[in-house]
Amino acid sequence: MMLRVVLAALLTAAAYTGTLPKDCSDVYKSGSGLNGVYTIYPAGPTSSVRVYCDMNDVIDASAEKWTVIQRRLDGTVNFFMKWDHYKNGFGSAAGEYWLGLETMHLLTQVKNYELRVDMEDFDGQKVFAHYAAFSVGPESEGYKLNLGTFVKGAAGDSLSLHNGQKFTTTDKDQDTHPSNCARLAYGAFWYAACFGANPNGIYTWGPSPQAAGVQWNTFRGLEQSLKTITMKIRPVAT
Ligand SMILES: [Ca+2]
Repeated sequence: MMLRVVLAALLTAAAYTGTLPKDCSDVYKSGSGLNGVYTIYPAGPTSSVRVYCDMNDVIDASAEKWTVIQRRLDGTVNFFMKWDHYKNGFGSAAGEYWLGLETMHLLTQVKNYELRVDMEDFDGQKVFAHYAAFSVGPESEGYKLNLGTFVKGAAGDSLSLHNGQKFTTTDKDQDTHPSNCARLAYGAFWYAACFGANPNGIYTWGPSPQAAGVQWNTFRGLEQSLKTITMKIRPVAT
């Protein structure tokens, strides 16, 4: 009798583990079709993390759905943070946040993902940049960015120069510049020497004369900070 109860419990646990959503695409397939905050499990039952799921893409619909990994909306969250914060994530999934490099790494180990960066300036122009692939390497390799080719988007390609770079924060310089790009650009990113895109820069509500704002060079140059920017990934449709 006791054994049967234990077995039943184990089987239930196993079945439950098998259905835990790894990303927003899994959440969607389990029957939740609304945009909003959900819990995903990129690496099993102990890896829960809250994310914003973009389920209703009007630009480029697919059966696969977007998991937001970075979002700036209004300047309410401080993004000038150090390594541990960028590793573990910060902010609120309902508003501005950074998912965390470790979660990005775990997530992109599981499936092949593509990336889209949506952005809007303070004049109301909305554009995007779409990349064929996105993954983040392990911490032992500096959370290196592995980016696919630029597919399309009126924002232009400001990210390809970051491909293959390790992640740099003010307290961990892994960029190719003699100085520390996170300090120069008041952000944290896969800097080279230093950047074409600075999505984690200082939220300046428009003009950013010191090239330290929320920037995408091929859209508004390095002297205008963007109103919103969102980095999101979805499994490549098979
Ligand atoms: Ca450096």
